[in-house]
Amino acid sequence: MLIKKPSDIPPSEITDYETFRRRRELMRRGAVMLGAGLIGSTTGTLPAWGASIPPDDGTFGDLPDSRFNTDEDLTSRKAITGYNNYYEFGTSKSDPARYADQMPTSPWHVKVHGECDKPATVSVDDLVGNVALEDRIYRHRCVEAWSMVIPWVGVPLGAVLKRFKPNSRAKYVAFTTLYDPQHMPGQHSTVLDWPYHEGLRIDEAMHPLTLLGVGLYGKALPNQNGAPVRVVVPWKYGYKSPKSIVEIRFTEKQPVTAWHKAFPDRYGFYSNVNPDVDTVPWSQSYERRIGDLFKRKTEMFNGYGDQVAHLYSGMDLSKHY
Ligand SMILES: Nc1nc2c(c(=O)[nH]1)N[C@H]1C(S)=C(S)[C@@H](COP(=O)(O)O)O[C@H]1N2
Ligand SMILES: [Mo]
Repeated sequence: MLIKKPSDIPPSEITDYETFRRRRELMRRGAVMLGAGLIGSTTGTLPAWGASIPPDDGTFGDLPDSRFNTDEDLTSRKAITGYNNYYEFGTSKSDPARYADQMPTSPWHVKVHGECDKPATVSVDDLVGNVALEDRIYRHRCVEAWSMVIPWVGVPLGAVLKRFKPNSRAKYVAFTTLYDPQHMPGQHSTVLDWPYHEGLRIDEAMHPLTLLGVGLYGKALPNQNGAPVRVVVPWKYGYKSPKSIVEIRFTEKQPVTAWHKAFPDRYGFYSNVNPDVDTVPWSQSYERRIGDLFKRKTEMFNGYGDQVAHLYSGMDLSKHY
């Protein structure tokens, strides 16, 4: 098998990248030897992680691949961890990598409540550790018209939420992220209304593509990428994936989201990647994959249409942008 090295990976980053590719290649061969069983959906068929998150030595070790993986070239770890949007640490792409280390991430608890029968406040280990972790390689498309391919470590959000027994009034899921102005210098600015809020419709939250991410490149999630736990929704623009979440609430009404509140015309509730709906001031029909020289055409639902288009049948997606 030919393993390509993206040209934007400096020598210091190649070890991470190569280790990750080699590990996955071994896993894939092992899976073939074991038969097709392991390649399908692994959720529930494999033992849950059980160990602490992040793992004591920072590395997750061998995890099974997801059936949703893209085989496109990975974006370098350096770009994924050095070019971020995380406005709690500032609005420049380099601010998160510079300031996010100040954020304490342990102990960390997530409160799950609202329209559900079993509300609870649980540690990250407890929240995520009951479901089998997987490597999930996803396309990641920012509304600012750049994109990446990111190898996440995570669990399906739906498998986590079920345990709290959402009731029949739970039509949406609202997320709140950390409010900690002492450690988050960007929260002294009024660019967004803090803490950051996001939300999904319940069927979007339960969709098997929607992930709770706890790592990337096989290692613990760096703070700038949303440690210790963040949401990842690959068919939506990046801002629908809140980082460092502390609260999950099941609601009957569509929740208010931070970006929509700040710029209602630009950021709708759905925010599905859609080349036909421009989000002023950026055209959404093209994107630049970080590391590429040329732009490429943006795909509807970020290329995940086969999996998610049915969620929106009958909806006018130029109105529900
Ligand atoms: N708490 C919080 N989550 C956030 C943001 C933020 O500013 N604060 N930015 C969003 C935006 S605009 C994007 S594009 C993605 C970027 O994720 P990444 O830095 O891991 O690539 O995070 C999203 N989640
Ligand atoms: Mo974004």
